[in-house]
Amino acid sequence: MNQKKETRDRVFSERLSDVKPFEFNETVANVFHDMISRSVPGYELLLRMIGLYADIFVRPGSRVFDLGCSLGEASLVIADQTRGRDCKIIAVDNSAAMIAKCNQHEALPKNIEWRCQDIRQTEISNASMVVLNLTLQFLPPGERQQLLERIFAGLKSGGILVLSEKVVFADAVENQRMVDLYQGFKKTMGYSDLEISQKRNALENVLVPDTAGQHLERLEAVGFDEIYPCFRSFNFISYLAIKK
Ligand code: GEK
Repeated sequence: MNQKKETRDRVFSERLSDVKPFEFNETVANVFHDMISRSVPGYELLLRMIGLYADIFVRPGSRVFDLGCSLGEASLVIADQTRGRDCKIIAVDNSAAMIAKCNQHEALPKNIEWRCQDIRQTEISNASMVVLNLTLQFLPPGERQQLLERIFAGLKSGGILVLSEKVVFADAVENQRMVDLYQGFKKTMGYSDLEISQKRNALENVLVPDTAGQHLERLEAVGFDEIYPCFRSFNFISYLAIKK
C-alpha cells in the first residue's frame, strides 16, 4: 500500500451496522490531515490567516496557545511565521493519538511544546495569541464561556484569540440551505452520500455547534474589544478577537 492510500480518509466509507460516537482515535489521527482538508471549506486558508495573525500579533517573550491542536498544523505555521522571535508555542490536545503524531513531525521547531491535556486544565498566561481552530465546538456548551473567560484573562494587552467554528443558523430555511450546500461541498471533495451521513450521525452530540450570534455574544461578554468575523464559508466562521 502506498503512502497516499494509507492517509486517505475512508473511516466512514463502508456501511456500519452501528455508528458509534466520533472519537479522535488512532484511526482518525492517521488520516486526519486528509479528513479536515476535505471536510472544512477553506481549511488551508484558515491556516494561512493564522500565520498572518501570528506575524502581526505575536510578541517576543510571550506565549502562544494552540488549543485542540490535532496534528499541530496551526502551531507549525505559527512557528514558521515567528521564527527568531523568542516565543513559546504550547500545542494542546487530549487525544494521545494526535499528540503521538505531532511528535513524529520532521524537523520539529524547538519552541513548540506538545501537550496531551484537556484544554479545560490548561493554564493560560502571558499569551499574545490563543488559537481555538475548530475546537470549542467539542466542549460541552455549558463550559465554553468559562474557557473563553480564562483565555481572555491569560491574554496580554494587544493579544488575540482566533476562534473558528462550524455554526448553525437560527432560521430553519437558512440552516437547511447551508447544510445542503455544505453536503454538496463534501461531495465535490470526494465523499459519498454514505460517508457524509454516517459521519454526520457519529458527530451528533459530539460536535455541538452554536450560532454566530451566540459566539459574538460570548466574545463580547468575556470582554473582547474588537471582534471581526474575518472568514466565512457556508456553515463555517472564523473570528479574530482582540483584547485592548
Ligand atoms: C487544526 N485545531 O488542525 N481538550 C483538548 N483537546 C480537545 C478537547 C479537549 N477538551 N476536545 C476536543 N479536543 C486543529 C483542528 S479538530 C477539529 C481541531 C475537527 C481536540 C480533539 O482531540 C481534536 O484533535 C481537536 O480538538 C478538534 O487546526 O476535527 O473538526
